[in-house]
Amino acid sequence: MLNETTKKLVDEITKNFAASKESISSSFGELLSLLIDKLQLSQDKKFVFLLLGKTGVGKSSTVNSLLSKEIANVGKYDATTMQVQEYEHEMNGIKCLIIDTPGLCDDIPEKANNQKYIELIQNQVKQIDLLWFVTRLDDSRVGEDEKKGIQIISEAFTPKVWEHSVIVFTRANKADDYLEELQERTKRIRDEIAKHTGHEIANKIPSVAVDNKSQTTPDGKRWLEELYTQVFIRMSERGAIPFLMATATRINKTQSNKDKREPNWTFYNNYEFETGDKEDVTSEFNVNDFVFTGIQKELIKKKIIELIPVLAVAGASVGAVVGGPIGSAIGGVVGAAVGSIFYFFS
Ligand SMILES: Nc1nc2c(ncn2[C@@H]2O[C@H](COP(=O)(O)OP(=O)(O)OP(=O)(O)O)[C@@H](O)[C@H]2O)c(=O)[nH]1
Ligand SMILES: [Mg+2]
Repeated sequence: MLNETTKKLVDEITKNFAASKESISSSFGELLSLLIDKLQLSQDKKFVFLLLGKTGVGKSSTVNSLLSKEIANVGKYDATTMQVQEYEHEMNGIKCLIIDTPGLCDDIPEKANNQKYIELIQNQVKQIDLLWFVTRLDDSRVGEDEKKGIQIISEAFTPKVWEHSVIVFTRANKADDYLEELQERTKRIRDEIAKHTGHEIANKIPSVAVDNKSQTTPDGKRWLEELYTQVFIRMSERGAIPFLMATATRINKTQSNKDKREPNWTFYNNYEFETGDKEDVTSEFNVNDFVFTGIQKELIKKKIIELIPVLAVAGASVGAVVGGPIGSAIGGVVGAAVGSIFYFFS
């Protein structure tokens, strides 16, 4: 049942918009109410990422890039002991938990005891919404330590854990032959994972090449939106809506800045996030905002419909409505999320 506040709010919004836009119908009002209710229910939920990968491959850097936040320390951690390290943060009022497994993919003596590590992880990790397997693109093989890490995770969480996972290759710009290495390394890692899950699950795990020192990969494409897309569509149902809400304000901004960008606008290769001294073609565009391609928007839309099936029926009318203004009329994190959802339908 819809609560009274939601109903009143929706009435008000639909009335205001009806004056200026004929496409708003009463069924749209109902849809909006359901959407707001669904999002409100997710407001106190969190999403959990579990990071797996050797020391120094760029796990923390990549999560920080995606969430545009210093969530985990970069480069300072010395992984010599077995432990599970958790970083909890709040973004737009949504909690996120990043779990690091230092030592799991490193050759350290303590790891001789697999069973002990499996128990340690099982006791400490209650929920995983997405497992990240992070490795350097410029490393040619799957190391013994990485194989061990894959095995331990599969045993600790059952092989089904790989259904909600992504492979992330860092240092994309350091690879000798980018596309070939991306293809080859993806295959090798999937083969390794397949030893535990079978090929059916393993071959569906997406791989994304990133470079935390650059906005683009060697093919000149932006990687941040691709990472966002794969993370979102691979995430558990439970974690996906909170993730969408946590990042919603950066998606709405994209929408409002859309017209300010030049049509063939492109980022500079090897642009350094830290220096920021190169002149940007769009001074109002923030490097942390997302610029999705049509395909990425479609993939995200499909996942949103899986999460909120009522949107399937209303697809066309949602697209016809201006998301940004409706979002700000609703306000708060729920409003931002409504705005971003409409953006993906537009
Ligand atoms: N060139 C380049 N350097 C990177 C990239 N990602 C991370 N680095 C650098 O690699 C170093 C280690 O990065 P972290 O993000 O701390 O790696 P980590 O996997 O979290 O390391 P631990 O927490 O120690 O296991 C830092 O100096 C980063 O700046 C990348 O994509 N390209
Ligand atoms: Mg780290």
